[in-house]
Amino acid sequence: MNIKQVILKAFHDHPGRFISGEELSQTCGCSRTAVWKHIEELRKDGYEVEAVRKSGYRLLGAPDRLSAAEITAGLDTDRMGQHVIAHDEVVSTQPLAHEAAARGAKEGTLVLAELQTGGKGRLGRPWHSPKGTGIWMSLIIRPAIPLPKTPQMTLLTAVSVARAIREETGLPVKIKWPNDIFIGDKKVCGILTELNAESDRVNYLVIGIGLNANSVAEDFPEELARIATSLRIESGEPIKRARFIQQFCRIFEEEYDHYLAHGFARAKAEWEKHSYTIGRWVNVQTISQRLEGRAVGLDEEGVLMVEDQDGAIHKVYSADVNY
Ligand code: BT5
Repeated sequence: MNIKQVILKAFHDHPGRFISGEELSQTCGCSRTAVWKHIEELRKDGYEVEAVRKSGYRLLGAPDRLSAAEITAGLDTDRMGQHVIAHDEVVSTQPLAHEAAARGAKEGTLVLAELQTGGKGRLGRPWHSPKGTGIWMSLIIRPAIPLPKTPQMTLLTAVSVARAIREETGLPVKIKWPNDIFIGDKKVCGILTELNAESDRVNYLVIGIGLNANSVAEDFPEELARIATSLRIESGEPIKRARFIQQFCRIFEEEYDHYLAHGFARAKAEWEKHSYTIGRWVNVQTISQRLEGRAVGLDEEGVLMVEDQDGAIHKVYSADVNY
């Protein structure tokens, strides 16, 4: 952690309280003048810090900016989100996360941006990522699992994002197989999982998460207006994006550790409980096959099971599912 991060963490640990310059200088291991300089920098970053002689410093307000300091202060995890690479503008966070992972970035590293000019969805589709309105981030994980199990990571992520949304906003979110989070019949979040592997060994996964957090209706172009929504549109209130990321990291880490120790059953049960897909009549389009039937559940591995009109069960590994 750098000094700014240490100061923010101290404010976070003592909400609403004055912290003396002396105490901060001890915590940071630097002079009181250096503390003062860093407080000035925090002010330039948009933090509102009150300074009162003899009492010290108190944090009154934080900007809704996705900086490394803002995310790591108040983060309750061992690995997830402990390293944050924050950008203002990028083409897409996905290739940057691949580069970081190839250079050895630790598990749990997050690459994020305020704006993506070329955000990507699956199969080369675009992901609309306007400035400051959403959470556009890529998470690096290095699970020691066999290749065929990697799609479970998308489901695990969906379960974690959905729970974070429920806990933070109370909104009734549903998961549409395999990678969309819906509120009502509109998409609020998409997940893109990319893999780097050799023969049957996973080197790392980059999990891209695009969440419309504080977008208002005008932020969506015409072609998305009918199919997309945001947490703010649904709840009527803006959310603190940094806090949301902290909550997501905590939930994801807990789910991920449970998964590595005990397997997929718990995430599968939660996925099914909050599924938008199960019980619906669906059209499935895989690369090689078209199929119609009722989505009846996930199998033990997380593969979608679809029952056709003759009662035959088909396993759908990777496909687009329409309703
Ligand atoms: C996804 O693809 O839903 C995965 C989206 C992943 C985005 C994240 S953001 C951080 C990271 N960096 C990236 O460059 N990407 C990841 P897919 O299932 O293919 O859905 C794409 C479709 O969703 C598009 O064809 C549009 O119809 C729709 N769409 C595009 N932008 C949207 C938005 N902001 N909100 C809702 N729907 C959107």
